[in-house]
Amino acid sequence: MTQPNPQDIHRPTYHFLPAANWMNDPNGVIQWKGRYHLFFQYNPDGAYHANMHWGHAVSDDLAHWEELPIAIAPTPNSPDQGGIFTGCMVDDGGTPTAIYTGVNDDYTRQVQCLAFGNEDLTRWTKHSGNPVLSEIPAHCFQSRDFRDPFVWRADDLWYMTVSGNINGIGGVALLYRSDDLRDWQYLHPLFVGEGARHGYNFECVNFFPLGERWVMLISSMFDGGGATVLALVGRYENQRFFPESETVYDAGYGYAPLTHVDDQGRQLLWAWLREGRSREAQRSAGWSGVQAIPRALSLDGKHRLVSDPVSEIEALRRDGFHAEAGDLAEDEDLPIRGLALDIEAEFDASLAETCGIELARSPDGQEKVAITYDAVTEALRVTRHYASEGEIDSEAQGLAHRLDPDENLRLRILLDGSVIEVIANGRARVTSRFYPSGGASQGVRVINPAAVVSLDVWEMASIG
Ligand code: DQQ
Repeated sequence: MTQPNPQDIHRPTYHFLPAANWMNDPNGVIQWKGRYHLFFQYNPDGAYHANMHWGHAVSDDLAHWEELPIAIAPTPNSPDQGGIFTGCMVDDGGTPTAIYTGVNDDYTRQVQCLAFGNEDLTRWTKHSGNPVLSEIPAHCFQSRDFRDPFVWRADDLWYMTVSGNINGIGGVALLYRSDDLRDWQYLHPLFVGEGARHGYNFECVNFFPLGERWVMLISSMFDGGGATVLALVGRYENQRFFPESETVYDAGYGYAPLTHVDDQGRQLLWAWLREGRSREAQRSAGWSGVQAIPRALSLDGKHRLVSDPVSEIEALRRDGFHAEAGDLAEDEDLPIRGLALDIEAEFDASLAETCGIELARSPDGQEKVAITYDAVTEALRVTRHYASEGEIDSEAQGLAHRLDPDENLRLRILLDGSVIEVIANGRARVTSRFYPSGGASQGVRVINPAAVVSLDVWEMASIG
């Protein structure tokens, strides 16, 4: 098993990731006795997806994290002997209760299980009646995908959606109801997708009220191997979901988001940031996967999903640089640089065809990551130019982003090692990964400074 190199410039310094090995989906996130508990898909054997456990980390402030021992492990000769897959957590009258998918060795049998936590969530006892749900409804014919339970409380009952597919049609979110979390009654599909549009299989469906609507987040798997998070906003009537709008939640590497409501009433979203480098590169780095900075969700006046990194993260800001309209010259690096930065930038996009920022820039400009907004095509884009060796994804990533009349472009960018989270006006998101070949590429430069309204760049403290 390879241990991560402390000098690894690709390893994030203010995003959470375990000390070593593989992580993927956030699981069972809950605020318990004031502390935020993050569980996550974790392989203790190395930086590859296998032997899934629930890893565990805790935070008092959403900025600093302490990794704790593994919370839930597979039990031999049990319904979860092949792995503890993704799930959620609820407070069942004072008992922290994890609802997760147990799998067999080749993942052909996926069943829903419970585990009960002690007072600080460090010791977990599996329910003696596991699995609590194992039969896939008959109309999901030929499907083995039946996982990622997401549970909520309404009308003094528990509701749960389980993700899967109806073979030949598309992904499905199945709806169940229970009064004790143990005995589940199948109601009907909460939502059935169209394969070409919403993916042939759903994973990690989240469903929750927000503002005056309901939101469904779907981690969708598409033919050809693509996987994308879709955000559907709509109405929940007669226990069925009727979407009114649908967008790509993240046009990059963010996947398998999990939401929960914290003590401040915020709907927080957690997400796994996948890697853009080869499996071999991940194994030899000794680590793979990282958590996105948590985001607070809301709907704007047009019922569009807005996500803002939690304000707590601002406590990590250190030295900063501030500029306003007219302060910046063309073709000059800013007097601040680094690979751990937080940026807030506002542009008047009507003043230039293209505006944006170059980061991780080498002195000769050959290596860089460019975040651009094209006012003509109304598109947000992350373009990666770098000279890493090996099999590394360097395709441009982006999505359509239309500004409202008289609305400025507002960019929030969180740069950290090989992670770059880009959010435009709260509602267009591209989370990218990039792997520069050396530590010299750290410059910051504005594209079309004439369009700048204001710019702030802060260095970010390490949480390690
Ligand atoms: N990851 C988990 C599954 C889920 C997938 C297994 C999504 O439960 O469907 O690690 O990334």
